[in-house]
Amino acid sequence: MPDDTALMPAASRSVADAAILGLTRQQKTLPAKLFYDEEGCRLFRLITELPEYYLTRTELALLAEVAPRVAAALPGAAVLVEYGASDETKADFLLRERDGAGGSVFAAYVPIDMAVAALQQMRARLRRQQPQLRVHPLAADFTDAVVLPAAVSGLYRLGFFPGSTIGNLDPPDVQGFLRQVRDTLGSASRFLVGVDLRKDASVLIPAYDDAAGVTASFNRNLLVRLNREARADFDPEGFAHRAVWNDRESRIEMHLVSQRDQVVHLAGHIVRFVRGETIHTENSYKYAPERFAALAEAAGWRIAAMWTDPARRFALYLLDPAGEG
Ligand code: AVI
Repeated sequence: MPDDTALMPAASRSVADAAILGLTRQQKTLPAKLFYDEEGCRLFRLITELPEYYLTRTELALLAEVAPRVAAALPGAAVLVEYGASDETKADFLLRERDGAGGSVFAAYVPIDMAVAALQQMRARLRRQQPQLRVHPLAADFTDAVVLPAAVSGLYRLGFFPGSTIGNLDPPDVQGFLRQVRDTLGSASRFLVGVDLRKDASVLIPAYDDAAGVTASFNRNLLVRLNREARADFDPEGFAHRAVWNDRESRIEMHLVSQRDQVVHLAGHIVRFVRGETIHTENSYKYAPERFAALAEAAGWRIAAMWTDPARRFALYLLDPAGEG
């Protein structure tokens, strides 16, 4: 069958190209960033509310405690630069901080995300709720190098990367990303990062394989998306959701397991599955504190502070540029 990606609109073509690349590897893979179409974002919001998914509520409780301390330690008027910001729920803990005279600590907010519509809605909301705040959305993949708007150049910079999204990058990419953020933010900056910590598999597995099956739907939605956008004919029910703990790599892996021998068509390509074969769809790394510190330090940061919840499930790290006093 001929490859028909050339006939597709550019956005669908890049989805199809990424899928073909992953599905022709020996261990079939799909890129985790394909999770976040409209339905994927809706399912992810539901995941964050699940009883088993401790990450979001633990981080929110930590942020309520930590935000006043982080804001109070900033040396002057600041801009908050959030990486992967599709809504302002977490940033709000920082944006609402006031200085001793009752003024806002943050004069400006730069949310960086690929979801253009979400960025526009956020700007409109913040305009109503915090009219004094200058909002400069940047529509970009947060892992790409970005140039901050000239309008915020005189402000001290606080980078913010919540949610343990850093755990979805492979460690060499984490180091590259941290180095790039260091370069973007410069020396008059700090970086606040949410990191899920290494813990017992008995806590981790249910967080990624919940009783209500929401994570399973989130995982299978990848196939639904490929059917719609990449001319594929997956039977989503022909694949089971599986979450496994890879102790050596210190990561949760999500897979889709073929329930039978089957053939799938995708943009003119034929992909064969044998029963039990998996598509590896996501890694979610869980860091021991010393491992995360080593990565941050190798990327030009120094650990200024680390806060965790009483059960030591999740951490917020405050990073300072290394060698900057
Ligand atoms: C977005 N990211 C931090 C989530 C995580 O926990 O790795 C994505 C996710 N995948 C399954 N459940 C949640």
